[in-house]
Amino acid sequence: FNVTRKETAPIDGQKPGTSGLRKKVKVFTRPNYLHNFVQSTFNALSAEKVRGATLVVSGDGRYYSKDAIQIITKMAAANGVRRVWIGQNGLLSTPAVSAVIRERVGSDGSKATGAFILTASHNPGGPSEDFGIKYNMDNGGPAPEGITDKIYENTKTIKEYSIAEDLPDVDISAVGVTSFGGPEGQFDVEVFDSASDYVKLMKSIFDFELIRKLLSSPKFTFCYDALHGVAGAYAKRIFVEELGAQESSLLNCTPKEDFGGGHPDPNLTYAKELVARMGLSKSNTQDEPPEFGAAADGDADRNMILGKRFFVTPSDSVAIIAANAVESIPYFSAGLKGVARSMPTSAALDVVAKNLNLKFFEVPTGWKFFGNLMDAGLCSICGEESFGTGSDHIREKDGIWAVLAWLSILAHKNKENLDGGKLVTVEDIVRKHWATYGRHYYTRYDYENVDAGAAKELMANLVKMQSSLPEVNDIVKGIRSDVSKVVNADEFEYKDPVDGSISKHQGIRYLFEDGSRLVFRLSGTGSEGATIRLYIEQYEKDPSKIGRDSQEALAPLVEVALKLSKMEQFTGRSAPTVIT
Ligand code: VG1
Ligand code: CO
Repeated sequence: FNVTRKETAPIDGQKPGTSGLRKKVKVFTRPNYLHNFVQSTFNALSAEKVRGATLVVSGDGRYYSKDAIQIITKMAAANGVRRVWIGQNGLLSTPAVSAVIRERVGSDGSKATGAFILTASHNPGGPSEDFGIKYNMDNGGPAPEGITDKIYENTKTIKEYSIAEDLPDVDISAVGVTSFGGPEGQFDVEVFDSASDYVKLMKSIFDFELIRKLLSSPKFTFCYDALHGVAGAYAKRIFVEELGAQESSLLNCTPKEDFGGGHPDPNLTYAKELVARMGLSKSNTQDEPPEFGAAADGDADRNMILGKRFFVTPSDSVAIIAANAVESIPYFSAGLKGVARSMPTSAALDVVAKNLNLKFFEVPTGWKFFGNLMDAGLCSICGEESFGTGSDHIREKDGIWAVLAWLSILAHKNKENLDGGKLVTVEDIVRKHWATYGRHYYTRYDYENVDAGAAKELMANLVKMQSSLPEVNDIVKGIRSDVSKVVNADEFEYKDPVDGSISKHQGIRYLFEDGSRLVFRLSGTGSEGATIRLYIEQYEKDPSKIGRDSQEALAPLVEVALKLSKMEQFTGRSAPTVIT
């Protein structure tokens, strides 16, 4: 093939967000849009690092992925990349990409140096929906801010990109290696099975025999909803073929370019079918729900865990996994190095860390901050309130890992109960956890796609108010006399303990005397307008008060949050788009 240098000009708005660049397909398919971003990434990595590299290129299979893979492959060839690795049909979950970078050995003994992940995660897909791209480094984790800032700077000055226009399209449906000759030598495209490296890694972490006993017991019923995302490609292999679950326990496990028209976000609002099956819908009248249910997002890094008629808050989920990991999961049998959560995630994990005497870290939203801690051997398990949980087996959150972690805990606790005796349920485990550690009532209100200017003003007003706590407390008292007082208010700032880098403006916090918290953030993953996230948390130690409905328990704090922030006044919204 030959290398062509094409003239181009900067395009506005290519700043990567919390997890890469996410825009409408209509935007991504504009002339040079994808090309500019990919070349800017190569330039940010530097020519020496790109020359000879082995790059993974795949994603959640959403609309436009197949075209994007061909474009990126041609640009990689032209930039001197030595090999491109592609999951069959372009499918690789985000956690599988991380695993492939860290673990996979190519047919010629090579190792990957980085990856382009093609996904907009939990955002809908299809010709009029979202596409996304992000770059992961050689540790398997998302590019740090130093790199993403450089990429953005490059997009503002780019003048040309390189592409091998005459490189034929590769057939990504067939496993195998195709070699080409270019000006700098050989260039290989290797298409490989999307699941096998990931399945192998999971088998090295968990006791599959023990989980198999649980899943094949008639006493235990199971359901998994991939919401037509890429998780389906792994669910069948792992839950059915490896662990003996019934085929009928899989819902929406065929990956689709448009996620079947749905919103592939595993929460109580969007995972409707699973929520109904688990007996959590108001309208639900069918059969006895399964004992355990779970769902994933489009790229399979998120998870929602449900018991029969029972929802596990993600903040509780990571705390419970951490509390039970050493005894239930072989990978952790030697102990945990430490645990970490993102700032808006509830403090349930903090209490476990304190009790078990574990190192603990609070980082800004987004997985890239956990990676440094893990690379330095400081953190084994971490999680976010946004349905993300994971460990140092890779450098991304991992939806199927979280399900296997919960199944391991259940299998361990029910070792003796499967033949006779009463099953310990998901709900039993959570209630026992609350009784031991106290309960963090928690909810998140999302106001999606509000006017960006209005959202900025709302946030600016909240920051401005922080300069006078007495005034804040007068307002709070005027709204509700039954909430405690604000003792601290700030914008979260993080200093990375490993590399010393500082991240500012990571969320506005109002901290109350009784440990309650209100946090306000603007989303960094949307593709249009602004999304305001409001996180509300209240700690309850008294065992007689831990069984309340969470929306009811949090009602006073919610009222304070909405009135203090003047949510309706600024946004014109009388209710959030999604409550989790
Ligand atoms: C959201 C979540 C955050 C998560 C991020 C990426 O970000 O709040 O916790 O890490 O999505 O998840 P934001 O900036 O919109 O609040 V995923 O599954 O989209 O890679
Ligand atoms: Co995701």
